[in-house]
Amino acid sequence: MRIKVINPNTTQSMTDKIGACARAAARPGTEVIAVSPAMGPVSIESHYDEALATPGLLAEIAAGEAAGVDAYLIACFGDPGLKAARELARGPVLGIAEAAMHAASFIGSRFTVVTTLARTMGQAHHLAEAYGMARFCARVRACELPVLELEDPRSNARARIVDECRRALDEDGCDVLVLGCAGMADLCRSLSEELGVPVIDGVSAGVTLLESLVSLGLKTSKRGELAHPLPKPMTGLMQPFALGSGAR
Ligand code: 2AL
Repeated sequence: MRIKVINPNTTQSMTDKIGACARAAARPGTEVIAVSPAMGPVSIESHYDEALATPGLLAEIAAGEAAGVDAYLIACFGDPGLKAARELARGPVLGIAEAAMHAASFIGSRFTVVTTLARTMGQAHHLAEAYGMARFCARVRACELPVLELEDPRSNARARIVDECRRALDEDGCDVLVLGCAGMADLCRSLSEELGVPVIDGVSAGVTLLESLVSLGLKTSKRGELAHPLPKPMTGLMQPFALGSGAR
């Protein structure tokens, strides 16, 4: 099967890292296509960034549909554009926050999310509520780490994440940790070994959950809310996003 993993920010080093982690988690027969959009913010750490990352992300979903991709993973912890992507796609689409939170609920009783900047904590809380995961969420914590510092090998990002994880285990009553950024995916295994609790990265969790859904023959339901969007003209810069009248 072919799974397209879309890093909705345009930083190639982060897309490469996400692709490597997705491939490491995937089954031997799975092809992982890791991309970032042709346009958009270099990192996503605000609602403004999320909104502007979404058109490029949707263009990648549309290209994937034309190429017959089986499933998609939106590899940013705010899960930007998830519902719109589901409308466009035939196969299943997951966001990494959604995948990680659900995986955490299967193996523990309470998880803490450790994320980047404090300003992104509201979106993590919002998603936990929206997914029915709030009762599993002990707390959302931030390291005050800009996303692109995760791409700088000279930064002390890992040490700051470890410190915050230790505070979570001491203070939150959690038994599982969820990494709150796709750029942390490469740290997951070593953090879990160092901290002695399950640490979940939504990139790996998302790829394996998608493999399960595709293996079950399950696709996005096209009855009702997630039906293909209605064809209509778009104006201005959005003209290329107009959908044709071809029925699906
Ligand atoms: C993210 C993420 O996963 N990718 C990105 O650019 N921003 N999430 C976050 N909480 O900062």
